[in-house]
Amino acid sequence: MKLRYVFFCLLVLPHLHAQNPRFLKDVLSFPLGASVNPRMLDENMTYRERAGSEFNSITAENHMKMVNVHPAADRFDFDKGDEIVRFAQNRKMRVHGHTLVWHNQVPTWMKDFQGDTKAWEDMLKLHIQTVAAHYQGKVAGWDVVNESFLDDGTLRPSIWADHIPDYIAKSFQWAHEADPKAILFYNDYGQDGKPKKMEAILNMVQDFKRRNIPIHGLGLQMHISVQSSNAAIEEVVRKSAATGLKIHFSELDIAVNPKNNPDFVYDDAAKDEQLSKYLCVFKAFQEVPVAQQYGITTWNIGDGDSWLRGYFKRPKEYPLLFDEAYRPKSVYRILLQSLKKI
Ligand code: 9MR
Repeated sequence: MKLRYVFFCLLVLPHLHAQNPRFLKDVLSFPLGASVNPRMLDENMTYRERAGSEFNSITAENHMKMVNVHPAADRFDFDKGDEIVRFAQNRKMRVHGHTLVWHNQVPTWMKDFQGDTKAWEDMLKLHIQTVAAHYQGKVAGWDVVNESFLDDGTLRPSIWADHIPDYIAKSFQWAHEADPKAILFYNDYGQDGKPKKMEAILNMVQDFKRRNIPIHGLGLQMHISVQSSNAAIEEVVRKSAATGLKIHFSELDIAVNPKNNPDFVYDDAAKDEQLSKYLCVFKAFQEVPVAQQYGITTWNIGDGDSWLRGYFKRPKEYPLLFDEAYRPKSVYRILLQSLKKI
């Protein structure tokens, strides 16, 4: 009897598990991540449980950004970011750093900063290197620079572009000096359907390679909708992967009600459309050579946590894989079944 039990546990159970995986992350050959909010991790047990069990990579949705970690010129505050890192470390999850340089969520003192080019460079370098050094060995990679190009492919005007020539390349160099092992990403949105933006990013990568600027990955945010074109998504992924850099779908959500129709109903037809878009995205990622697959990260966990509801004030939006109560949605369950290796 005992022997039979041992046999069952050793040989049959793992097999059963492989055939009926419970978690989407278990059917994927790359990390599945989510961005998280430390207050939710603290206050909501279900959120914490889902974050810990469903994902093996974590990004801070807001708490490693300039406004939060560097609130005053002479003060850094890593408390909330550190909470997220501890949460991940306790569960052996990867942490992805987001983001060292952005035109948004910049503290007032930086916006008001006065000085010549050298002073601006010193200020940004100190920021990047203090944050990267603090998280050295704790994060696998960084979104070093976020959203530097406009849709027409020109450099986005920002305090960084206005005051620091070649600020993107310099930021990558400074980050690399502070954490030579971190995988350094350029992260942006909307490359699908915006060929000029895509081209600008690819040109930047070529230019960085020529100049030996340390860039190792491209973050494609993938804030898309059911109306996004599959062909455009596939093309963007193919072109990005052709750089040889690591690829991260870094902020995935798929909007079902992009026009914010107040009468919108998340019915079976809408769910089907969303499912086919999720399948397109996951399959496009699987086409990326394995060595370049950094992972897919969804932008938060449950529909109720999505920035599309909060920031964009679209109450009838359902872009994620879990519902407001953190139950896996049908899109999650079908995705799991469809991506399961037979
Ligand atoms: O999800 C983030 C939201 O909570 C913030 O209020 C917002 C501020 O602009 O930033 C959101 O995250 C953004 C990310 O950092 C960069 N790509 C776009 C994301 C959605 O706006």
